[in-house]
Amino acid sequence: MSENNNAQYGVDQIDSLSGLQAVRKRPGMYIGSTSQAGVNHLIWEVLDNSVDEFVAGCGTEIELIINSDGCVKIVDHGRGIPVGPHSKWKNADGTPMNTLTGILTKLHAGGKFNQEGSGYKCSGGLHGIGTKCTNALSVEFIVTVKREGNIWQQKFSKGNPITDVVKIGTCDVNDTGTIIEYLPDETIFKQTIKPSDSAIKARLDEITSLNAGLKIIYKNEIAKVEKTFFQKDGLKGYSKRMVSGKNALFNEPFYIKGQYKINDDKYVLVEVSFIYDDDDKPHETFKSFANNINTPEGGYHLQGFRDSYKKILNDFIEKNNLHKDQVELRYLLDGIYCIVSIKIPEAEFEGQTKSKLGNEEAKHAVDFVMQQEFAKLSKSRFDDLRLIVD
Ligand code: 0RA
Repeated sequence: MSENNNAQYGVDQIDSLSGLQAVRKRPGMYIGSTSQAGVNHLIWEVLDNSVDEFVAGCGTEIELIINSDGCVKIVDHGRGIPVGPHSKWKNADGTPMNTLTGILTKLHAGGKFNQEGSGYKCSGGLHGIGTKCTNALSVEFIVTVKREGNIWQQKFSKGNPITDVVKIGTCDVNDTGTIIEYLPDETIFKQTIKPSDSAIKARLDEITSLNAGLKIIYKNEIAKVEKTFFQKDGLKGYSKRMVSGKNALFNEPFYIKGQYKINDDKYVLVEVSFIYDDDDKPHETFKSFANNINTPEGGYHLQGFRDSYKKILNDFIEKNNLHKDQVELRYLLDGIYCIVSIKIPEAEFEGQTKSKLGNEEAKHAVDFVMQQEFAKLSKSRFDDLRLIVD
């Protein structure tokens, strides 16, 4: 990383930064821990935003590089963090604050949550503070933004800007994106500042399985690893891998995808994939995600699937005279391997470990998409549905 630019950024900034001091004071509250998992978490906070850009239809490739000194670089080709004077945020001297600075330093700035017309606004960070959390806990943090043909850069240390937003070059107007480079603060992360290679690989595998078509190039100089993560089949491939080693009841997993409109610019994206084995031992295996975050405690998206599936399969059974009574859900689910993944604006995580989705509209979204898509499947996959019911 380049050396610090000590050009004074103005003491006035410190005021707006008091928020990030809260993150430095109690990092565990924001990233869970300051041990290995916390160091890994700094990556997820930035990566989630880069993946959000892919979800919004901007950029299909992300690069993640871990240098030998523990410095992390994340490159995406999204819209780029907005740059330019903000209409409401002010520096202490009354001049408008740069939006880029505010997004990376103001704890309650909200960033993209408050912006309209930016498509899917679905971030899932632990407390929705994302990249600024990584900024607060890094001794060096450099952001480079390509937007509207310009390349901008700002440097921070421990969440404090140490340079202004500086134009460092120009580029093609179609070349957009964000590059974030940071070095975790060893006074916060006392055990290690180096992220875990195995945790990264597992997470990149999961992220690309949940986002078909997204390519993540991973290079780790410490672990001497270079690996590209890409899943053409996304969720469908994921459910197929879940049943590997067992006898699948049929070859092709079921795959359902659709959208549910909350209002004019808010949508919920719903994706479900499932397959069955023919094991005698009863089981049902579910994995659920909201905004690419695992929700082992389930929540309204999973509830939506269960309610909907029960209704839909019983309709199918009745229509085709396969059984005279309603069939209980536990029989219909026996042998299933199922993944429910949704992307929802303003996700709320509840429960003991904040891993249960609390947005009630998720239930309606999953039910809506299931009803809509299952009509087609009941014809095209008639034989496999009969196998499930039998
Ligand atoms: C705020 C608003 C928008 C995008 C982002 C932040 C953003 C953050 C990160 C962090 C890493 N990569 C990122 N890419 C984007 C919305 C942009 C717009 O509406 O133009």
